[in-house]
Amino acid sequence: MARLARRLSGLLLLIVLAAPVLAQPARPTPKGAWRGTGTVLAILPPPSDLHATRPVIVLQHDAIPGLMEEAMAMPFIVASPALFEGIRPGDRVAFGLKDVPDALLVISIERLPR
Ligand SMILES: [Cu+2]
Repeated sequence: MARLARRLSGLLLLIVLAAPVLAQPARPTPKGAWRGTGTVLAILPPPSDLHATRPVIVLQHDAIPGLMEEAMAMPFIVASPALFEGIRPGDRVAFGLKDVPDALLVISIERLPR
């Protein structure tokens, strides 16, 4: 019985020590990928003045930790015009970015509550 108690206390200690590690986000952002938030300024399906063949979104984005430490307005190429569905200029959005060989690509867009 004492042996079991010792074992259990050892297990408890392990759980306490592991807690900070377990508290980390379940899905760390992979290398070459970022998450950002911002406001949609313009949605430009192709062809547009900014790109002949690819969809573009212009965002007033907040700081993107690890990528752009300052907020700014700028265009991004979007992986698919399907991502524009339900998104309008003026919307607050969260978005996913991925570094691909020819662009910094928006790969997801979710509308945020105002
Ligand atoms: Cu930027």
